[in-house]
Amino acid sequence: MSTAAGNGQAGRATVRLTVAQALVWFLAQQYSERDGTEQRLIPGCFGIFGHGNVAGVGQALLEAKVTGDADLPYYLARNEQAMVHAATGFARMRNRLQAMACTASIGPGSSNMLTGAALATINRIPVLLLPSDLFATRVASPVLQELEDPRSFDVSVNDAFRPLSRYFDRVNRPEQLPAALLAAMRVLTDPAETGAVTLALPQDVQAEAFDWPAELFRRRVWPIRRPVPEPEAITRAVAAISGARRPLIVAGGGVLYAEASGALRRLAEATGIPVADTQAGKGALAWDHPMAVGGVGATGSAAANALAAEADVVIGIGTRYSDFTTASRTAFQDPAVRFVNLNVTAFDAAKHAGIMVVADARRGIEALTGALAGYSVEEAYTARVRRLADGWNKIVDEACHLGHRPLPAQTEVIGVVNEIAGPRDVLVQAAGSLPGDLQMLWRARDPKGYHVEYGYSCMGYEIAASLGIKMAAPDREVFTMVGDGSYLMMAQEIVTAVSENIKLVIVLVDNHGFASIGSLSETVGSQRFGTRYRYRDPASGLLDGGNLPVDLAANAESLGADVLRARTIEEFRVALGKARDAARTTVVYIETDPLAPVPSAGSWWDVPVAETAGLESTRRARQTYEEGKARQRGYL
Ligand SMILES: Cc1ncc(C[n+]2csc(CCOP(=O)(O)OP(=O)(O)O)c2C)c(N)n1
Ligand SMILES: [Mg+2]
Repeated sequence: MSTAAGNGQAGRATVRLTVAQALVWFLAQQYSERDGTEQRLIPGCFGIFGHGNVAGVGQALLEAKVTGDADLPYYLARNEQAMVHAATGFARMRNRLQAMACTASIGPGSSNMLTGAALATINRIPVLLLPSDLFATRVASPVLQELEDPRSFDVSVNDAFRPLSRYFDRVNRPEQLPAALLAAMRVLTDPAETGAVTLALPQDVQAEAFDWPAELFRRRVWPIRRPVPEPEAITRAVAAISGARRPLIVAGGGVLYAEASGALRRLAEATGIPVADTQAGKGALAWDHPMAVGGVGATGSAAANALAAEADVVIGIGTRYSDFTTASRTAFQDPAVRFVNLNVTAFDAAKHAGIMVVADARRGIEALTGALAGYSVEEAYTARVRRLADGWNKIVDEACHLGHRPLPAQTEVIGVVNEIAGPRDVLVQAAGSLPGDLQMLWRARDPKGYHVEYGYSCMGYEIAASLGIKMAAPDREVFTMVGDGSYLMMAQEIVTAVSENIKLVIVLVDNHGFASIGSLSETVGSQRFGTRYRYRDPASGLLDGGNLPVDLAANAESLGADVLRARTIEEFRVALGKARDAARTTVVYIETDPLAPVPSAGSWWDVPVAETAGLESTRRARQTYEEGKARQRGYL
């Protein structure tokens, strides 16, 4: 690093660096702090180089490494969308106290990150995206891969990041960088605002030198806020809860990010209020805690859904109330049901006309517990909660031990993964029929043991995110469950795992197509149309011919993983044990029956069916749909 004295301001030390070098130097100096513990805020950078970033950010990362001036380890991914998923998996695993950067080249490299940006923002997970952008000077325009918008030369593909980012900026001049960096860090570390943060970096500007004030590169610590609730909000919440006879807590991801599981357990134990969880909140209470009633909503437990249907006060903690959580607003049926929402964002706290408690989940739960002293649900309610939960647990046991033939059921595969995984190990999933089955059946024993991405439910998240999850928690085994459809969309990060020596256990569940959308298709009267991976049958013209000569296990092997093939549940159990004990990334392949039975959540999901149709199957489905629709509530 060369230091020059003075940039026109006498006595001010400056440092001459390129914009990309300044960015890397700055990122390496950022820390976050919560509960007295400091950690690197941006501990590394995923990337794929192209002409947009190889000479800018790429050069800066190399120079930082070679000179040792800044510490920002670089991880070469195989697909830009995947690397954003890896960054998201990492940050979620670290409870949003750390985030990874992602550098991509101009054009397709950058636009490949859009899906990842949407996923991160929807799930409220911090990621720092550094897409490369068109020349600020515009001298060489149009550059290869540059969007040319005849209405304005100011538009680039990166403008598509704007709605997907919680902070977006384009650094067209070096002078703009310090303010953009500080704003980016503020948003990344704000629990209420966090999500994808995008700094678009014009290709020429990345390489441009500037005399930076030395203080830009000082060590900075960003405290992660734990806002306390207003006493008046607690008073209002307690007034509603203390009159409740059938209260139910809905625990979302916010409980986990705030590390509030212990506080939640104490609240539940002190009051006897049962706890249902969402996909992001699963594990907030261990599955066998007497107050735990399983998942709530469209893919929840029949126990939680029975309690939700009768609840007079619903206490939502750290939840966005997605349509799966509320069963598309049919889960809560008491005519006078009220909501008390504890959330760090006012936006979520206000949902369903709830009594708002805007606060950190842990601080808010502690305040509620104190203020509810002396309140407890009636014994009859507790007995009903236990009866329902015990009944559900028996259903789970049965589903996990079906003895389904000739091909095993996916529910049995889940049972074995749950059995073989240790209490602290992590289950990863995102899309297909697995998230629903997992929310019903998986028995989480640790707050970080269940990682299902169900905000965006993005096929392809599974393997990519697992990479970041394992980087965030190298002391845990990571069990990735992936359907054949998801695997075909994005399996390539197996190569990254192999090259970085990151060990994953990947369970590849092959049912030759979309069990999930196939079953949904039947529900909407569309007879599994277009959901099978089959040859096109010349007679019917449909994809209902024979199975394809596709060997996904061989594919995984070709990417460098060790592969074990299992044909039965017994073989699967043995193979999975081997994979758990192996040192290398191992894929365990198993074929399952897409038509095997799954327990009923006793719930509904709003998927509109054609109002008019020639097909009798559609007409029947529409009738059923209208019955569900009639149960939908406004919660106003
Ligand atoms: C990127 C993306 N495209 C489309 C969808 C819609 N979708 C949801 S599940 C699914 C099929 C998943 O297939 P697979 O991974 O084999 O799981 P299965 O349904 O067989 O359990 C599709 C296409 C999605 N969630 N994500
Ligand atoms: Mg499938």
